[in-house]
Amino acid sequence: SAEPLFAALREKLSPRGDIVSESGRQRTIELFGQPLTPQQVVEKICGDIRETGLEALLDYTRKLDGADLTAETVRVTPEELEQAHQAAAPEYLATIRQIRDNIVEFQRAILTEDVKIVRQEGPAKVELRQRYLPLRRVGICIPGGAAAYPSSLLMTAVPAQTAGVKEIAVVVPPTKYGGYNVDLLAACRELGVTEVYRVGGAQAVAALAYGVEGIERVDKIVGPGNLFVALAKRHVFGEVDIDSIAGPSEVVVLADETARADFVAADLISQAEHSPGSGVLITWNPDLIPAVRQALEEQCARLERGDLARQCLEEYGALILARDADEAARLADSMASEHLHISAADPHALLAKIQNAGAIFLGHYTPVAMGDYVAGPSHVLPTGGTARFANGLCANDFLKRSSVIGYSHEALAQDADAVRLMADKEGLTAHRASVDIRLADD
Ligand code: HSO
Ligand code: ZN
Repeated sequence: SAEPLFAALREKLSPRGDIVSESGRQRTIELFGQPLTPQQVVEKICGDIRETGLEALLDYTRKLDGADLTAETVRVTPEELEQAHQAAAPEYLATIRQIRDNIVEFQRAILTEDVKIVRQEGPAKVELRQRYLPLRRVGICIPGGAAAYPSSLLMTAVPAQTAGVKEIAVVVPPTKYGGYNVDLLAACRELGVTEVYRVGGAQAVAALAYGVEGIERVDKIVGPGNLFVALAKRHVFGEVDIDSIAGPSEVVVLADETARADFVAADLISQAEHSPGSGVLITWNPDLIPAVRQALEEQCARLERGDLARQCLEEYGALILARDADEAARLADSMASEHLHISAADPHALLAKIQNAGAIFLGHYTPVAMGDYVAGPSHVLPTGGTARFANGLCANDFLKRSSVIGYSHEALAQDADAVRLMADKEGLTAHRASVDIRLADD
């Protein structure tokens, strides 16, 4: 089974933070003059931010990111956003708008609407509603350690905006790929995201969760990040909402006899190049496996991040030969992968056999990159087998609901006995009295 492969990847980079070494020993980090597990590091950082606020935030940013920021420079100024926007190529900004429009179109179409029912018999009227309103204020983590991710800004901020979230605070590490990246800042400005802070890691998550001087706390924190971001999100959950605990990227390619080896290899490598990332091929066509292996070699040799991808694929990838289409689909389903690419002539037939996957890509002309960059559903997806129960981010994740209940006098009288009986069973006489007092004069 391919499951242990993803399990190994998950374990190595586990957001649990307690099983991160292959040797089975805990990986520790020398940080405060003592060896700490990532979990302990995150607890310490979050505790310090909670206690001393901005001072601790700037302190950790100096210590861990090597950036000497002040209360003034931690936030990207309107002038900096404007300059980045001015400097951006018109075709880049046009592409950002094109992608934004695609995201808005899809996210608006799936947006949940209020539901209302009325139970009525003459004057006895019960009005019931499920009301949805956007979260007031959301924090978005954008990675910036090893690469710039303006696409992740699009795939988080635009669904939030589509849901009607008014306040969006972006945190991004103080690096050339992050808070000083003109492409990212230009994209922020283009999308109307004006609150951007140059902080990352657990300290940024804690600042969003608890609030510090100059950064108001948020209601929900979303977006991808490294182990420390993931652990911090888990730590602050409950204080604020979070989207999910993201792990490394993965793809399962389910391929039939019509799949081209060079296409499949490109799909596996494009996930693995995220480094960490991985890809697994499952097919029932025995000829495809050696052909894909050869194509992987060729493509890794000429791609810029080919070496990184090869390493990841060697360690966590797999080329699996199944007995037939049914077995292949069952195996793919059991992996509950972040991305499932159905590289087949009749992808819908295989799609019908799949229950678990974060996002599913149909046919030979839908590489995962289409979903990563332009299609419309968010590329923030459940990883590490969690697609078994978790979902990709969407506009509805930025809504919260209240149930609304309204009884007329007559309807209260009709349902009163049910309340009386239940209140008696639970011994809650005040509950009963709150009904009786209203019907006393009837
Ligand atoms: N494949 C990543 C998203 C991404 N790809 C960002 C390119 N940029 C999510 O699993
Ligand atoms: Zn990607």
